[in-house]
Amino acid sequence: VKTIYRKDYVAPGYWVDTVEMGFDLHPQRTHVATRLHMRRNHDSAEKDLILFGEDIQLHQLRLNGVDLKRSAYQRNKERLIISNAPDTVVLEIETSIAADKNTTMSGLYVSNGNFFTQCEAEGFRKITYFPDRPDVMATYTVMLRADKKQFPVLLSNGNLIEQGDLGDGRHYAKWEDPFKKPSYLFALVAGKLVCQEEKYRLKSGRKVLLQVWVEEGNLDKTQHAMDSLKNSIRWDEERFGLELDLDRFMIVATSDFNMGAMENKGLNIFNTKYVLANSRTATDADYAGIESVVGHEYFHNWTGNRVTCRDWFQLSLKEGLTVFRDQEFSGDLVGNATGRAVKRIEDVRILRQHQFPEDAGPMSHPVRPDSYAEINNFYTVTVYEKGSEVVRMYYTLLGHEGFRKGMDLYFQRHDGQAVTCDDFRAAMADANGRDLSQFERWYSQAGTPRVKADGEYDAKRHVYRLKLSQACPATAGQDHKLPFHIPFAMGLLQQDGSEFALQLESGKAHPQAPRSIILELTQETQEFEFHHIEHEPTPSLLRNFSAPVILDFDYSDAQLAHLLAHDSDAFCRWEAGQRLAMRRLLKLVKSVQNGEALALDDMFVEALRKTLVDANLDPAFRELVMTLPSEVMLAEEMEIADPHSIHQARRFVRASLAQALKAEFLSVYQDHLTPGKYKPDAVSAGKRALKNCALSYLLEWSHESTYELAYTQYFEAENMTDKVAALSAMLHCSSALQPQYQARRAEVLQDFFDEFQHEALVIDKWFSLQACAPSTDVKQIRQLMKHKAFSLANPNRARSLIFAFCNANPAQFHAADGSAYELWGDAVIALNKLNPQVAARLARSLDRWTKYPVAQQEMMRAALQRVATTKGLSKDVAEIVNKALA
Ligand code: DPP
Ligand code: ZN
Repeated sequence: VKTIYRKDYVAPGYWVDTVEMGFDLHPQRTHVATRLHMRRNHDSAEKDLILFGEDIQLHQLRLNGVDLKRSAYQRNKERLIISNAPDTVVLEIETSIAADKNTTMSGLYVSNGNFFTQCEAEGFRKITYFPDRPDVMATYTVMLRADKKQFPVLLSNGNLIEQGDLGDGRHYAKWEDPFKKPSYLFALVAGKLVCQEEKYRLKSGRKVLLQVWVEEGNLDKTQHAMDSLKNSIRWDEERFGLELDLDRFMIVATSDFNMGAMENKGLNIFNTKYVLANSRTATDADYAGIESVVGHEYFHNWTGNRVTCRDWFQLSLKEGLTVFRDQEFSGDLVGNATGRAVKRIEDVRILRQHQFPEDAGPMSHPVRPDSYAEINNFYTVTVYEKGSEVVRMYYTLLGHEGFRKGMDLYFQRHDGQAVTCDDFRAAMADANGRDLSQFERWYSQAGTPRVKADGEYDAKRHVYRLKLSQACPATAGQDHKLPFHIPFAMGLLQQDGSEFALQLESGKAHPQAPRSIILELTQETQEFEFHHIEHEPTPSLLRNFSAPVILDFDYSDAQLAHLLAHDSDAFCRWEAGQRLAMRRLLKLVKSVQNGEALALDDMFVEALRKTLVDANLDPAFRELVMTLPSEVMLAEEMEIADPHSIHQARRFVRASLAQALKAEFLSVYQDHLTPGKYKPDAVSAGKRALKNCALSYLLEWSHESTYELAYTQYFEAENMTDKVAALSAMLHCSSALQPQYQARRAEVLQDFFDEFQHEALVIDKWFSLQACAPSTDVKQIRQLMKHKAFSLANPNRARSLIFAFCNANPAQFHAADGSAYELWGDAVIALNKLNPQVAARLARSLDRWTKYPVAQQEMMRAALQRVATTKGLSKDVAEIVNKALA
């Protein structure tokens, strides 16, 4: 597989000013006529006119009106090169595509009889020959022609300027996008669709048309997406002064989609998962997901579309920034401090659960990668979530106003351009008169830095000395790391739980000094002295998770309990509880391994009890505290991961908590019922989360009465959140393993299937719940794969069963006989033929194979090798398995 390097970037030999396209849409054979107005880029070292094209038939090529003979250009499977072209070129290209045979869901494809496109990153070249690279920006005019009955709706980017009949049962629509855009933002949709639409007034008074397009029968599930879109528009106006630049903004949902959604200019195409919701079919988490993805794609209109990436190595320029924006949007919408903190904790959890392992494994790469074989493999949690943390650090260092100044300058300088991460950093630095050159290392160095903190209290001088040191482990191709510029937020707690004033200079006491400050760690080691600290404090460190690092501090249990009870920083408060739990869980894993008796101490139980019953705390926050670190996170903490012992240890802690806090869980359950009309807002969702957390604990305590509680909740639930929670508790908790409940378990599973068999997204849940159940083994997964409702070709369905099993059921996935690795290999190989992008995602489930005991390693290596030596392996999958085996 060929590797592409960032350092080899060359500007395009030709610019494209305008693109005119005509589509004659037929599922078996779509004819595409393209006319490009191009001009030489005299500043480029590239002299040839280079076009990319894949899996398309070329019928004709005309340059400045003259047919090009076959000898006038070179062509291989990936590109078409015209040498000695004049400086000004009108290129006319005729191609055709078999969209109905396209199972990759990249380029033009057919889903449920409708046409969709996905062009990011390199799908446009599967539609026509084109300089398909993000730094080539042009304006597009698109004519769509199709059968009127089969394809009554014809959509593309921008504004509809003409439509009409063609006679013979066909019709047309002509679209014009007034804004220059890179080809990856091109989109078309054609088919039988219906929409919810609304005229919306922008702050400026201008009216825009908003539409959410879905398949017939789904109009009862579009309101939340529409509301989220309106909230997004308003938020970007208020927070960043950015207005919707089009007269029309469309969202279209399809059930066949590789990713979550795509920000095509004016015509966002979404996975149905991030559009369709009503209380009967969608959970609170689904509602929140829709809000954040609708926001994310809408925010791309400025961060991504108006200002785009020069090359794909800069992907985080738009993705890290836009994730930061969608996180802030969701946080702002909750509207209160705890709600924001809850959102922050959830985001940090995702980072730790997924990005930290990525950064420690074979796919580790910097936020701005230096090389790739297949760019689709780099739509990663590092580029997105760590990228967002990097943007958040500017925000933390520069403050709310300073960050806004940086954003304003960024748009002032680069609107309409394709730029780099360095350009963004320069705007942030220049707008604030700050030197951010060291900050560049966050973009260039991979790996998760570790910050070690040591505190020392000088009782005589009333000084607390904090020593911070940083180190970053070696990662693939990067042995030695230089120090990062780390914003380190912290506070010092007094014995009564209040905070000391933080004063870094000696001399007179300043009682008005801030209680929370941001230290800047730029050296390998730095020391800070805090004065007028009357007694030994409990340090509250890395507040609000101010940098994407691992913090080591030798806390005592008593200090952690103190932070859990009092810290004003909700993140550190939660973190203290997680540390208490993690410590115990790791010890218990050892005990399981050594066959020792297991026990849980009262101090820990008491600390959690206090949080659980504290009515002054937000229910959503209490739920987060009561949720133990995941099995995946425990595995990451161990030298050699042992999924079975981890599972048993975690189960033991849950069961012990259930025993000890039975009465508390029961009253929390009863106090947080949310009767009445379902509302997805954060407060109601938090109550449901806490109630359902209590329910799941109650079911760890195997007893008829608690099982009955879940059974009743399942049948009486008036919303999907409560229904799924009950079902999940019945499948996942210890009592699920009791044979006496077998019949009822089967009954609810069947009932769920029967009730929702026509709701694809709910059937995905049905598969996932089973895939993640601790009792579901490989054999049962193979059985489920034969179920009439299963299909590997549909990405959502494949993810709901196979990905869920491989990634979220570690104890079964790492079955001692290696049978699950074989299943993984079978699925990767089958998917490789259908859909390389999705196959490559699944391939990553074995990323951490060297972390397991030797016997498991051998079997995982064999499975990886089997995939690596498969004939016809896509470069997507090849890159992943080769890196894993390297
Ligand atoms: N650019 C899309 C998104 O992240 C993914 N292709 O929104
Ligand atoms: Zn994005």
